[in-house]
Amino acid sequence: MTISTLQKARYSYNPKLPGMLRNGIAEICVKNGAPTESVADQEKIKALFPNTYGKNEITFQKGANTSTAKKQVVGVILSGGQAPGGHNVVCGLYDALKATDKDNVLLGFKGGPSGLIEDDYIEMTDEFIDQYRNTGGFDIIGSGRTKLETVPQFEIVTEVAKKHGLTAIVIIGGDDSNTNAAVLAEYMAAHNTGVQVIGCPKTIDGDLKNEDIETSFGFDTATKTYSEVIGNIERDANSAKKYWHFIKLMGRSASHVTLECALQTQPNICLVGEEVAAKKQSLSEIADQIADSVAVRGNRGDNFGVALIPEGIVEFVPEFSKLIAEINELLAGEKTEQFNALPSWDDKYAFIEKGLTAESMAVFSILPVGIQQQLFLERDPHGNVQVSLIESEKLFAELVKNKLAERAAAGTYTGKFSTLTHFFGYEGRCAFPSNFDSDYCYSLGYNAFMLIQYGFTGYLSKVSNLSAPAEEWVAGGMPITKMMNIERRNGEDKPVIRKALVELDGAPFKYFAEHRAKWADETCFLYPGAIQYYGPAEVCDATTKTLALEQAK
Ligand code: FBP
Repeated sequence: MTISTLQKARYSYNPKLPGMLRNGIAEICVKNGAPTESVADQEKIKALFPNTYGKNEITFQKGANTSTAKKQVVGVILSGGQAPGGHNVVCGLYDALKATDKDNVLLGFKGGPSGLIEDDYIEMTDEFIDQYRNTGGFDIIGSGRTKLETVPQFEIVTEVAKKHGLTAIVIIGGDDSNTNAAVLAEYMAAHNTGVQVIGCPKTIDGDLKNEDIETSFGFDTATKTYSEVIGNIERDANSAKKYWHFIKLMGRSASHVTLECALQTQPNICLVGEEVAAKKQSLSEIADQIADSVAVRGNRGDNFGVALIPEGIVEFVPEFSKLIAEINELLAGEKTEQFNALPSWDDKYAFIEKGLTAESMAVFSILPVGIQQQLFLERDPHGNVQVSLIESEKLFAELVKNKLAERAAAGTYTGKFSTLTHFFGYEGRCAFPSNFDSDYCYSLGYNAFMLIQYGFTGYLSKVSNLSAPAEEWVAGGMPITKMMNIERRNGEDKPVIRKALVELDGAPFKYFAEHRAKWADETCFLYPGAIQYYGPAEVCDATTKTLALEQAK
């Protein structure tokens, strides 16, 4: 395999473990914490997880290893979207497993949860693992979005586990995958299979976060990667002084990624979906808010700027959600065929006008034609609008243009408005992990094995105190059921890990809210530059602004 110079250099990077895990396997013991209960709906969650509910929080500490020696055969899967550092979780798991007993075995099931069901796997060896140390991507075994949640699937997994003599399964995934890890752990315990299940918190979206999990891995690298490019664009905008850049950023639902990038780059505008929902803002109001900044700047000759838009924004706009619900209804069942048979867009438009309420039609009519057509033509397998495909960066660029035309006609705007649009998502999901993610992920994997070795199941690998140097990080485990509550999903009450949205009274949003008026009017851009891997710790090991603000004493 040909490799880049950086890749070669990264192979020899030694990820930093929390101090308590640094003295060798023989010197790691368990410190029991308090028994846990779920964040809400305690009785219901307890009834659903009789074998795994209420267990103690634990941390590891320096002391004689008292775990029972037994041969471990561990299966690992990567689940969902790629996130930088996933390879290091596998490497940390492998190293701890082999350091405990070189006869222990790690099987990587390929292509996500489906690999476990199809029994498609590879046995990890030193040579194999060494090619992936401190590198981005999930290509070590691939990933997938199959959900592991039904009893027939669990029965197959039990058979596969029996065939290989699996003692444990590690699921590296987001909130849904870890919810499923908890359900699988309960199933395995209830059926006395002897298979433990451990989860690891992954997602660039940063929405798997709670009082126990300070951040999901990948968020640090992805946001630094996007921020580097946003900073470059800001500098270009400030050099050419002729474009407004509308940049959409990944984050399926929550706006953590966009907010973090704003804290790193200080753009003129940053939309936060959770605020839009709280204020029940309309598309027109949001466009006016952006147009205010464009006008103030343009009227004094600064015809440039940068606006950040979270991927999930439109779903937070109440009138837009209503419109989507009506469109889904309008095209339910065989009505889709009826609609598709209409010969021209004009005929289709007339059909839409007849079917939507006046309120939703008012929203629909202000959308650019490309987006109007997209809403009706590109549907998911269930026939629903694919909201995540909506090009909201183009939508807002167009809506703002219309607002400025009105202002120009009224004589309140004299600037020029040229836009460029961008979408950053896949560019950051497989970046070389930052030192933070390299260290954090390796620690999560190493720690996951210690949880297995000490017999825990239904736990999430937990490494905390993350804004301190790695030496002071705290490694341990948290029963996944502690993070669960009951939510309505697809018409059913389900036990799930609550998705963490941006908190409007949290420190990161408050900092942004205090500064945004200045950023909107003036040019306060920050140019963070590329992630640095070698050099002073304050440059190379810095965490995200989000984490630093959340943990500021
Ligand atoms: P996970 O929640 O699985 O980590 O995925 C996050 C994400 O990158 C979102 O930001 C994005 O909306 C989605 O995955 C895109 O995934 P896909 O390419 O599978 O559509």
